[in-house]
Amino acid sequence: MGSSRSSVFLLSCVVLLSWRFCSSLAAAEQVKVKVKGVPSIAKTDDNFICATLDWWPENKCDYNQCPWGKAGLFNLDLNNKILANAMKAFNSLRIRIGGSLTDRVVYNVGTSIKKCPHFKKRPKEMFGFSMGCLHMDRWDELNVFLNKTGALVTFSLNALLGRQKPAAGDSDILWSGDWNSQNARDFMAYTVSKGYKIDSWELGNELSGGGVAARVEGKQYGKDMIVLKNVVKELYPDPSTQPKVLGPGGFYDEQWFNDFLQTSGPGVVDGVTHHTYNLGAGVDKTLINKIRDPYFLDQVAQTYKDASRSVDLFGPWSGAWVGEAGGAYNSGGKDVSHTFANGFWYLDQLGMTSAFNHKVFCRQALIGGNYALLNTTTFIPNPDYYGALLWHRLMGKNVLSATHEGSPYLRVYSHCSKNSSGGIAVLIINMSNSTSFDVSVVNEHNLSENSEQREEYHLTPKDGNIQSDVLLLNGTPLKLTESSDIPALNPQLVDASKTISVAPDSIVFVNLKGFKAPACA
Ligand SMILES: *[C@@H]1O[C@H](CO)[C@@H](O)[C@H](O)[C@H]1NC(C)=O
Ligand SMILES: *[C@@H]1O[C@H](CO)[C@@H](O)[C@H](O)[C@H]1NC(C)=O
Ligand SMILES: *[C@@H]1O[C@H](CO)[C@@H](O)[C@H](O)[C@H]1NC(C)=O
Ligand SMILES: *[C@@H]1O[C@H](CO)[C@@H](O)[C@H](O)[C@H]1NC(C)=O
Ligand SMILES: *[C@@H]1O[C@H](CO)[C@@H](O)[C@H](O)[C@H]1NC(C)=O
Ligand SMILES: CC(=O)N[C@H]1CO[C@H](CO)[C@@H](O)[C@@H]1O
Repeated sequence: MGSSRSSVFLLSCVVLLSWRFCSSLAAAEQVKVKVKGVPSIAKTDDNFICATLDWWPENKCDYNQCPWGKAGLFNLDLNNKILANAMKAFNSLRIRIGGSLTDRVVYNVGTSIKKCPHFKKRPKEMFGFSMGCLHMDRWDELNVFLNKTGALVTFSLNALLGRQKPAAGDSDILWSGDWNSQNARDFMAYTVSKGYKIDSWELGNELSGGGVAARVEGKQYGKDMIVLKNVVKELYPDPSTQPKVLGPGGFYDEQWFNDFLQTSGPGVVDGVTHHTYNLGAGVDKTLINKIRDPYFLDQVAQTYKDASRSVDLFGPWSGAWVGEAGGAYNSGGKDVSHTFANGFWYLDQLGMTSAFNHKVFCRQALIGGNYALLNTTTFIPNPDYYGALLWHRLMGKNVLSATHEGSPYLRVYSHCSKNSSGGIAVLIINMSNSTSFDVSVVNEHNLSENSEQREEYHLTPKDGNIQSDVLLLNGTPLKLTESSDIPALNPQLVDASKTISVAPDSIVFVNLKGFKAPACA
């Protein structure tokens, strides 16, 4: 774009000034982002941002490290002030309780459970651990904490109880037969009796399609969802306060998901949850390159499109959710997944999934592993925590079409502003480490000038190092306050006549209050 003009500029610039200065000026590419003010192309839930808490014990290790520490549900310090403040800042943060060991957990309540053991390391068993058990006193503690922090809670239930295991030595990991709902029902009844609020009950973890460590057929799972729905209806007779029912919490597979939705039928599943680990293994040395490669990142768009289509065709009474997404599997990449660079993946995923009409996106994890929003040992927010919080505060539910014809390394998403009527919020991600962009946002249907000042939030890594854990907002490092509170996230006000100046390796949120998008009125 404008290359001949910029080379003339470059030449005359170099004659007068230094090369370094000129190359940084000349590198700025002009980009016009067109936003359609009407109609909206998709709609998210009010609480699109979600983060997970996981069961992993301290001795869950990958690649010679054990990155969960005391962040698992049985060990997490629920009195940590930073943790509580980080959650409260969202007013309300969605929390999904689940993970690989979901189908290895039983609940110590009712008569169907005889023993209540801890997870023990058992290399030959599923995920390398024995069955584990949740005592009701820990469940009580967790609920005090979840209530105090205002969380909206999704709980994933064990979906393997009662089924027939594959025979020893069988290469197929298919579990057959009906789900036995008794332990789940006793646990849910206990939860109701205590007045603990649950937003949604999810059935199982990663048993769809080919499965991860076990699988169940789609039609069977559909029948089990009806059983779960009936338990929910019975335990919560008032439809206005009935929790949602979610499933299958596994990887998308077209035929399986369609069978599942057709068998469960109208009005049973409220959220169709599927998981994303599109960056590959955490140990992959090329992770840092994949994470900022737009061609690589685009590949997963087809899955979101297909999942959304399955819901439209076979479950229009429900919505698609990303129920768990850590990016890189096996606890994330040690030097990548908790750093600024991960935002190239994470915020892009939020933009992409909301444009494909997903309602919720649950990030693995709030805490634990290498991919958490909070540091596993210090609880200090990582860069993605602030990205999530800004998204939550700025991006409203209505998604708008936003397009440009500039470099593929510049990614742009737009939603109606969360706050101002008619206004829009724009997320701009610059994955290029060399090119600056001067971005103007125009209303495709209405080219009249917008004269109101706009609010800009520029996110960059400390010292320009994309593998830093420290995030700068408008040039200033974000640090907890003295009372361990999340700092204020203040925008910089910019004159409407100026373009938005987007530095290399940066992420920018912009709030354009005066945009007058009819879809946002
Ligand atoms: C916390 O508990 C109180 C008392 O039961 C209830 O009124 C309130 O809605 C709960 N809040 C949340 C976020 O669950
Ligand atoms: C957590 O913080 C410590 C201390 O700053 C750091 O060494 C470590 O890499 C961080 N770990 C993760 C997973 O973020
Ligand atoms: C949104 O509006 C509320 C109430 O008017 C205000 O307190 C808050 O600061 C606004 N948030 C943003 C991000 O502008
Ligand atoms: C930009 O990234 C490329 C590819 O990773 C790398 O080879 C190059 O050195 C980087 N340039 C700068 C200015 O950091
Ligand atoms: C176009 O913008 C003007 C001024 O901002 C506004 O008065 C008008 O209603 C807008 N028209 C449409 C179709 O959005
Ligand atoms: C066109 C452009 O700016 N390309 C660069 C985008 O960023 C990547 C990674 O930072 C570089 O490798 C490209 O050269």
